[in-house]
Amino acid sequence: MSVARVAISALGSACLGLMAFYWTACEARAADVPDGFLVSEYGSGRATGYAEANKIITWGDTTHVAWLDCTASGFEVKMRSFDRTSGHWSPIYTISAAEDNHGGPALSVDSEGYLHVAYYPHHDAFRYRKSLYPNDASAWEDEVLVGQACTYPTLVCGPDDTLYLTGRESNVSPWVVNLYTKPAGSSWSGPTSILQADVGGYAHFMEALAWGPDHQTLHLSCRFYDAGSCHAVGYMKSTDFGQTWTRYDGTPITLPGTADTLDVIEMIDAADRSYFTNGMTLRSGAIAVDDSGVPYVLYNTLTGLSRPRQAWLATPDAGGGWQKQLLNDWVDGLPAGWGAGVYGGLTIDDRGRMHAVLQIADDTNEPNMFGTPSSELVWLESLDGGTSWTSRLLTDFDPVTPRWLPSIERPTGHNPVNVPGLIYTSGEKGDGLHDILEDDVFWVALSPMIPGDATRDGMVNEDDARRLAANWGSTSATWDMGDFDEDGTVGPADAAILAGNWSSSAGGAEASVPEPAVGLLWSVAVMLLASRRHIRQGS
Ligand SMILES: [Ca+2]
Ligand SMILES: [Ca+2]
Ligand SMILES: [Ca+2]
Repeated sequence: MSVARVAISALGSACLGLMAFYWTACEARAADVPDGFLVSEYGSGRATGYAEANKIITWGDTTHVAWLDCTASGFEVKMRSFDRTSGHWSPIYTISAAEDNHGGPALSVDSEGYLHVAYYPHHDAFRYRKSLYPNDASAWEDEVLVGQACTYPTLVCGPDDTLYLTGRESNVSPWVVNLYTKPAGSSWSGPTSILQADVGGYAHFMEALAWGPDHQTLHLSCRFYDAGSCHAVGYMKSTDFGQTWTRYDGTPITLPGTADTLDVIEMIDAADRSYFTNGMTLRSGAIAVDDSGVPYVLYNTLTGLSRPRQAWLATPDAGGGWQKQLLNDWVDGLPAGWGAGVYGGLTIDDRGRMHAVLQIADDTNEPNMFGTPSSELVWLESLDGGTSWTSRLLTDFDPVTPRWLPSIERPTGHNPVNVPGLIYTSGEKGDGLHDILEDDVFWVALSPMIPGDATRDGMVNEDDARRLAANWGSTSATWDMGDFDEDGTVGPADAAILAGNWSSSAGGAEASVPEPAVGLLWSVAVMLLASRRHIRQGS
């Protein structure tokens, strides 16, 4: 090693050491929270639920995020927008009130960039609003009521900007999933009952919608959970914009579909259900379709015979059935006795990468699973169509705080997903429907592993420099601490990687201009890079 390089490395170390000291105070708060951007500190106990409702839309360089806050005056649907070119977040916009903690939003966008959102009820009419301006969440048209006794909206947009809204409706017995449609410029019509429980009383569906690549075929996965004995995960599709539905092989389904008429992907035998009385036996709510029109359904099982909880990815096989892959096996570092499952999310981005987000939790000691304190989030990414996966923990292990209700950005018709974002709730579920809590809501970009992006927000900037500086010299380091060459330590080589990717963002745009304090790091980084280039040229 040349004398010059040693000197420059030493200078780099000294400068970064000083910066580590300088930033210690700033880092104290950041070290207490998981990765990502803190979108809100007033999240409700279901701030980012429910998984079937898309809550993130990226249009151009702007990402819009929707969730459910609460204040002393009640529940409010909120939105906030992130400018990926400047790295700046907008103020928080209030969309409207919601009935209780079940009233969170479903978000979509049309071909002109207008945002559409459905929200509010728990056995009441959906509320719907359209943004006044394209790609702008700050102003909205008047609220419109849809349906009568609805809960859990999903919303997607067709090629002609017709909106497709589904939700559970409880004004008939047994309860149903209804589909409402709204052609561009017209009012809402419907409903068409597309799914129905077997028996009267409480029922839950978690239906999720995804377009095929033709932007005409709708793929639907759902859960059947009712007051009787039916616990199943099913699938059906429609090639005519939701008018008629079939199984995957084209067998017609008489509407409303039931657990007897859909493709049944999973059915839990009645003898295995009694262990859990809380409805966690089967959970679903996530479907994605690849560019060949093949659907993938994410769900979990949790029975007395299959603890801990198991997350499955199902896709049609050649024999008319469904092949299932156990995703738990791909979660690195999953502690013994912990399960992986949903609430979760599934997206295939515009480069064909598959992203699954799972909630992991201590199933041995916390059998409830719903907002259980141990809950953390893990991201699985597949570059080969789901054959193999790499995993990364999105949150650290905090035994007190549930990190849960992940909602991943997904395509809803006109918003191809390049780098999916994720929002999740960090905080307790509360005891009832109306608890006023102050949960944290975080946004994270599920970026390709950009070298230097320690915080994984899709950009390499001062936040990453702070992270690296705070962990300078660590000998048991992870990527998140700044060990970008993954040699276990944080040192000059990592600083050089960070500097080499400075201002890189997931969308390829430039990040914000460095602040004065960061100029110091910038100078160090340039020297380090110059050193490396000099050595290469000299060798
Ligand atoms: Ca936790
Ligand atoms: Ca970053
Ligand atoms: Ca390193």
